[in-house]
Amino acid sequence: MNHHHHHSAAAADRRLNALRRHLEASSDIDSGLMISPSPTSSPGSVFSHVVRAPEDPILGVTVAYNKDPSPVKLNLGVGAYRTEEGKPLVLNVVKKAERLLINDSSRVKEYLPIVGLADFNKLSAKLIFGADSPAIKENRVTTVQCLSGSGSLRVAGEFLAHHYHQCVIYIPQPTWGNHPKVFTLAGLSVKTYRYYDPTTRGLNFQGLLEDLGSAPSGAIVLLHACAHNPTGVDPTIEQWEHIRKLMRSKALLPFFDSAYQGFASGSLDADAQPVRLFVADGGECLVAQSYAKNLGLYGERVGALSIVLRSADVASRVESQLKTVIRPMYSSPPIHGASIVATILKDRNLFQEWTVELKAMADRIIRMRQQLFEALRARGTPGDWTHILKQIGMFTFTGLNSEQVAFMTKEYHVYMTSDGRISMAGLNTKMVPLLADAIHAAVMRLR
Ligand code: PGU
Repeated sequence: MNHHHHHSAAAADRRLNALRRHLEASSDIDSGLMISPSPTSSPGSVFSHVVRAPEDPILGVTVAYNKDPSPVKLNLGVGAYRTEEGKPLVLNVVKKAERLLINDSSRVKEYLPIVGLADFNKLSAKLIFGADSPAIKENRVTTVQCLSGSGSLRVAGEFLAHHYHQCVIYIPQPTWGNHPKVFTLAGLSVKTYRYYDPTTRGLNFQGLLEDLGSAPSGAIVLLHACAHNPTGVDPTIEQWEHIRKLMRSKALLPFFDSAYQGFASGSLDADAQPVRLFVADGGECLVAQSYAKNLGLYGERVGALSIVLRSADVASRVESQLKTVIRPMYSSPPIHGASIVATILKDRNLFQEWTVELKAMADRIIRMRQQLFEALRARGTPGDWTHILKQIGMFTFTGLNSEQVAFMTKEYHVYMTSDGRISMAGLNTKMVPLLADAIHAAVMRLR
């Protein structure tokens, strides 16, 4: 009785408040007054209860950087390539491809099919699996164009949540911060496996084997195809072979995230080796590809999801279900970025030019590693900094803690993610002294 009474009193309260709001709103209209909402509370909005979400841990660094009025500042947060002049780079092959597309009057802007541009899909599979891949020849691969790497991960996640018997996915510890969010929202259950050892600043191979060894049979395992983000630490090819054997013996399902093909070694083929090792045994796997970094197509949102299967028959049925994931999500992918990629990948000369430009980006990053290492040595910064040279890909996982990072940002206007990751691709010769001074001061002050 008491309980019931309490309930109806609350309901009456709610009705009264609603009435009050209604009267307030109508009197505003009646008197012709425009009440501008105050920034803190917006009376009358059905969303006035919405609390502000924190900025994204990676993309929020750029937001903070853009707000900083300092004339000398450095953004090493987001993994985006900058030139020696500190400018974003549009690859020359991309400009050439865009000119070809514009001058081709047969090009139209019709909808692409749900799975995207057919040429783009074929060429993307060839790029990651190799031109002579038996899986491609046997039609055991389905490839669908997706919204860059992130979209490919999300589409795969939803497909797996609906059609795979095991909903547990293991991701490395640490990993790209969006991985757990994407997979959780897709409906998978996220667990981690040990990957990085902070004491050696290298791979925790033993921990990795133990954790995958005790994973439930059939579990999905997310692997960074190359240039692991954020650690810059990859298994050797022998270690990959070990991982492959263990995973196949336990029927763990490999899911490669390939966001940096060409950025680890400078060679597209060398960076695809781990993926090709897994495909060569005839088993099944998934690969999410991004052209954001290796073709500099960040904002064009161009990528692909490939699933390698046992037979052509299964592949075609899987593809039909990928379409049912994509159609209600965004219907079909955009045409421009995929057309650029297809134009480059199918032309021998443009492809060759791309490999040269890609190698130049990878080489500049390696030079930045050497320059930063030398600059710290010249300053006598305490600690072993050889990991700056050893780690590969876009990032150095410095080992700096969040207080040191906050100090560097506040005192030196150097921006980076709070886990101590710096994007070497955002560094240039002119800025090396600033970064080295900032690291040196942070280490001296906050040891
Ligand atoms: N997978 C990994 C491992 C990544 O590092 C990134 C991008 C992606 C997927 C997704 O990239 P797409 O642009 O969707 O193809 N990580 C960068 C870029 C900024 C971000 O967080 O999206 C980074 O700085 O970590």
